[in-house]
Amino acid sequence: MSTSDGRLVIVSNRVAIPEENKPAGGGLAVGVLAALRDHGGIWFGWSGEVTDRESGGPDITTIGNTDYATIQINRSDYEQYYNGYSNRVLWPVCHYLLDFIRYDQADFEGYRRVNAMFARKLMSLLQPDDIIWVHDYHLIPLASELRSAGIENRIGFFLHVPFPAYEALRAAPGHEYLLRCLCAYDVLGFHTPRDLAAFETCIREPVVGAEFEDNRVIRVPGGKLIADVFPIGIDVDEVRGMAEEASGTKRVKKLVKSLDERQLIIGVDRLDYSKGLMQRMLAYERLLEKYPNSQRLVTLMQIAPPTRAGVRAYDEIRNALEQVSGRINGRFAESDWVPIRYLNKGVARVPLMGFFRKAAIGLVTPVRDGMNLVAKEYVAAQDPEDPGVLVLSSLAGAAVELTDALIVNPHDRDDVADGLATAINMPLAERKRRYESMIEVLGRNDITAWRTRFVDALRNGG
Ligand code: ADQ
Repeated sequence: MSTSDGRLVIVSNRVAIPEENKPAGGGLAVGVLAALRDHGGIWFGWSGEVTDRESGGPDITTIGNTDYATIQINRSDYEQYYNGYSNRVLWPVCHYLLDFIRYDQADFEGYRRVNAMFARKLMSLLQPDDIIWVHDYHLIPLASELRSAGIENRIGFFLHVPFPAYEALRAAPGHEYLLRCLCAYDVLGFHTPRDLAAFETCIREPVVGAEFEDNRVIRVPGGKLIADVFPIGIDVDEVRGMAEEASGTKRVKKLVKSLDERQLIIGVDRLDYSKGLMQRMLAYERLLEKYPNSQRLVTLMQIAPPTRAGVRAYDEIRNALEQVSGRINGRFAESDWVPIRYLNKGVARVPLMGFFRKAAIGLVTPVRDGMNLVAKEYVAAQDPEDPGVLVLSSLAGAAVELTDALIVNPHDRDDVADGLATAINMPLAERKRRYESMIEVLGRNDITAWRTRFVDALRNGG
């Protein structure tokens, strides 16, 4: 795509200005950075800084072909917009975890206020032929705010989390407003056909008043929009390269040595209740009970850095996990073996990919996930001559594509334990067959395919 086609302006809640040797801030950052590296343009959003004054910015940092335009938000914005409506209402409702919803009207007002502020600050940077790509649930009202201010550029929205069916969405106060806001975009993107189908159950509601022209094109009050599936992928060669590079390092060799010939089961997640970490530890305990032989064969390493400190549910899950991992270790540990290594911190990308390569089993069992890039990275990091096995939740978006993983239900401890037992004993020929089929899918639907398809739909309308 040539730059004469207009700049790509990416907007997300957080902007992650790349820094060497720092872990990327999550799946969205990994995807956006890859799109900008290829395209150039602007990445606009919150710097991560909370001020006591009025919100400042945008401040521009230019690196290579990209301008990183960041704004600050103040304490009440942070509490109401970010911790509040985004993470106590939208995050749980999108993950079908309705018991976690904590609604406060002031939070909803803060959400609307910050979206209006994002729109005002973004407008000062826009040129008429820019295309604007908005990311994720924090910014659903952005296009509607920009349109009210007279902005006519093409604007697309990609949702990184699942889209809930109307029966779940309607539990969120403010959902009617959100649905109307979504109709202000030109293109809406989801990870899986299930998310698109769920969106369709919402758009049919009288509150929206939309009609389908076909299953992609929807006529909404005031215009048309395209809604489609754009499964996010990874840069397969980059992950493989990092994994190979890391394999020879002291850090990875030390990990392998410390395993004392045992197979490594690896879990890597942000510490979030949607990632099924508690269920995962209990399923691992079931493996050790049900297949006592496995006690001599495996070690689980769970890497889970805390996120969203200050949201109560996150503090609670952190405490609960420390307790359960401690209890399981107390129950099964031997003088020369601890069953769970629980690391409460992030690991830089290169060593992380090295850990994936050395892990015989990737254990990815969210109770709900938009896609889950860890599952894809684990597969891409494997040694093709001796690949490990992915045990994957049926409730992760990645399960739609990675059908040659061992698919399990994260709520069923026995199912996960049986999956792990199968993985531990899987012959090399079957591991290779599954790996080859999955790596082919990952290559076809990689990060370039994702952003090219979305940007093309946004530029050209399809
Ligand atoms: P996340 O919920 O953050 O992303 P995920 O897709 O797994 O989840 O992406 C996490 C990224 O951060 C991966 O690249 C991973 O390597 C990295 N990461 C995770 N834990 C880490 C750790 N402990 N140390 C270092 N790096 C770590 C959201 C949605 C997902 C969706 C993505 C992309 O919730 O469903 O797949 O966006 O759309």
